[in-house]
Amino acid sequence: QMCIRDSSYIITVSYKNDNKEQMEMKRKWWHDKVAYQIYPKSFLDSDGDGIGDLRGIISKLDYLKDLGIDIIWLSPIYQSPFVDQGYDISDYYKIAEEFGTMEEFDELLAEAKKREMFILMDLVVNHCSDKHEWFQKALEDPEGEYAQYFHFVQGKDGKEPSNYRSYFGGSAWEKVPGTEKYYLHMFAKEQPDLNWENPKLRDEIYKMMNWWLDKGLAGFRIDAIINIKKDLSFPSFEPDGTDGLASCVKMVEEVQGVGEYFEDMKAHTYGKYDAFTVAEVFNMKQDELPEFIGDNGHFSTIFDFSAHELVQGSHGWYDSRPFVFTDWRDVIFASQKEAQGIGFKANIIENHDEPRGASRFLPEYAQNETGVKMLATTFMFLYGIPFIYQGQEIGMTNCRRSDISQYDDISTKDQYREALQAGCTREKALECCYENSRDNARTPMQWNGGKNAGFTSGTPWLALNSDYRKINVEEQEKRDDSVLSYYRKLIALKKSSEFKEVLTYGRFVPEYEDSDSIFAYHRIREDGGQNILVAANYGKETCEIPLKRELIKVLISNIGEEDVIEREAKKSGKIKLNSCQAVALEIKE
Ligand code: TEU
Repeated sequence: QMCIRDSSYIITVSYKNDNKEQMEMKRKWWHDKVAYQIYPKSFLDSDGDGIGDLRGIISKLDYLKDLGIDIIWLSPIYQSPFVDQGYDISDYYKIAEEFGTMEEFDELLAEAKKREMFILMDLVVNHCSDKHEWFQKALEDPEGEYAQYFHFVQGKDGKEPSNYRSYFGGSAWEKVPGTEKYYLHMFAKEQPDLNWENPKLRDEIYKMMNWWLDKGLAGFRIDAIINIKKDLSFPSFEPDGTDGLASCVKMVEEVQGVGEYFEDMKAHTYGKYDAFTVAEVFNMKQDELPEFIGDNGHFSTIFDFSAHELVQGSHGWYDSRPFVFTDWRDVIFASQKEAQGIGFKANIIENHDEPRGASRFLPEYAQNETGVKMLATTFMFLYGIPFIYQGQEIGMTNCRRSDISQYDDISTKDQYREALQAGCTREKALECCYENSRDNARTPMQWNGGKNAGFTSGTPWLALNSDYRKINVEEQEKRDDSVLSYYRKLIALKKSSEFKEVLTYGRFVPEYEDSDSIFAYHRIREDGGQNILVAANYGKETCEIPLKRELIKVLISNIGEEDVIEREAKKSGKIKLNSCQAVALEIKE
């Protein structure tokens, strides 16, 4: 069955670019690297307290090296009360004792360096913890200098200064005890927003960043950084919910000038170290991409969240939009086209805030190893730097819970409440959590099929996903056809001497955009000579795509043997793609 509605075939769109030099991006040391996000609390526990730790990470550096990983992003390991799992920092200069000691962190840095691997820390400076000494001192003296490190704002008519709803529900304002003032917290009330208008605060942050960079960090993943600029008049907005509040994002979207802070931070810190920075940016304004990731951009790169934003509901998880393959493919294509000639985006399938990609982006009939490998193929060869999230490389899936009490995440509990308040049944509200919860990504890493999946000898802080006996590293290391073995092959191909250039810098050109089941694109070398076609059949039926250009080689396939596929395709002049089959082909330029 021809899965291409018209007789379109492989064409190489001659990329019209009237500004050639725009295509000549400056090459950077991290461009050809593969990154991996570790969520330390759930990665590997070495001392039996049920919480992952640095010693556990050190013990798995060779596992990550064998996978082909170069850059490791550690979600926060600083001292924290863990209200938001470490994204509420109470001391920027201390390692949380739950994770280990500063000496163990220095050992991790040294061991990574030995393996030519790079460590990124998570920089969380839109807010700190309410247990941070700055905030404690501010509460002691709401008129003093430390109150200026935050947004302590006079209430209006005995009420909050504005009608902002925080990301985690409820007002984004909390009363300052003993005053008529409120402090702003866009996230939890235990995460007071820092006041970036205050040069003294900025200097404190820069000093801390340079202290970590001087220790040998390769850079930072930068948390919620678009939020640091506030409209100090704190205008209220049209309520967008039954609580009479409006999402605090509205203020973030309207306010101008956040770029000035980014440039100030870059000039005083990572810009001086040629450090790698990957920013978590939502709500970027139209046409600002070159300022963010261009050759002289605010950051080295930003995450591509286009696929994740596509399904987000307008009020919450309970009104998330259904997943539609062609919409998903098209937003990724649009994001890829937008980046061409500007800079690299950081491509993800999942992270610690998102559900597992194997459950979110694959139709029911593809929720198996073949489908997971197809998703991996589609993702790995996109233009930009790939960030793999812990457990993605073995195809970990969402974790079904029978009661909200089995969830830990502050956001999940809020979303469950919102769903009930919106009239959902308990079952529907729980289903929303199954489909969207951040805890899906935070269940302990599944190392083997033994007790607690080899994650801990104690009681895991968050219950395991019950599928760990089926999906785990040890079982997959023994199988050549496992997801893990396939990820290793994908990364090896991406980094191979023959294809590294085209798979790092080759122009992205979408293909078969009119198909309702094919996800296909080219990577084409600017200097000619190499054209790679990545094609995947997300449909249920087998289909064929015609080869109008000579097939040189089948580089990888998630189904069958590459040389058999190649022989048949050269004979027939077509590539047959089974349902859920993905291939990467070298074709004649
Ligand atoms: O997330 C910031 C953020 O904007 C997300 O919370 C996003 O808005 C939300 O997941 C809805 O899509 C960062 C961290 O990644 C997250 O884990 C923290 O909870 C948050 O900041 C506060 O530090």
